[in-house]
Amino acid sequence: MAIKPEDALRLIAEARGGAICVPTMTTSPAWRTLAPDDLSVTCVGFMGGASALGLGLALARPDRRVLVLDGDGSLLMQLGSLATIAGARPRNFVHFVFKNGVYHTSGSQEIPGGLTVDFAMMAKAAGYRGAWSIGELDDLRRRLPAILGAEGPVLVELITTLANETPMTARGGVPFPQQVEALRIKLRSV
Ligand SMILES: Cc1ncc(C[n+]2csc(CCOP(=O)(O)OP(=O)(O)O)c2C)c(N)n1
Ligand SMILES: [Mg+2]
Repeated sequence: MAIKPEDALRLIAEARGGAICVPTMTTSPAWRTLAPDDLSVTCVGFMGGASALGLGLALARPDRRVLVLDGDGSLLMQLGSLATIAGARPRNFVHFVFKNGVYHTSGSQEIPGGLTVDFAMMAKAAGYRGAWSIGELDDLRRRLPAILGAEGPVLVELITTLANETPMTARGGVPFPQQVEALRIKLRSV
């Protein structure tokens, strides 16, 4: 029971509407292809920072949804972010965690606990308004509209296989400062 990450990202890209998206790690190369030139800013170097970056954007732009496309190892590295986000209560914040059980980008070392860590339970315990675990593509397809419309902060643990590409195998992309500047300009005009 696991979803191909590219399939999950495709569904999210189709359903995201005007949401700002914050991909990181192995979600970032696929997202670059699936959602070029949309309202995205990628978190690559600063491991564990995607949800904090997303929180800042969500608080700054309460008129828009913010979708964070996080890695399991990354979230574990900055687990306190769950409590920070829950405490800030951003209604427009949706946190997807791509749970593949490994640090794929740095060579597929197993994360602490492997696949046994339950991120949905952790998010609920931290105070997220809702949190669910999904391991079937059809289930994600069926539930995505409600998830994207839910009052945040909410978290969805997606149980996934390994992505086709990592930031190491598919290098490139726009440098972070330029992405931020481009997002700033786009958000001014939309
Ligand atoms: C503080 C810090 N430690 C280590 C790294 C090296 N590093 C880069 S990517 C990565 C693994 C990311 O794993 P995960 O968040 O699970 O994403 P995945 O690659 O599995 O999608 C690591 C350890 C880093 N960038 N920053
Ligand atoms: Mg991982």
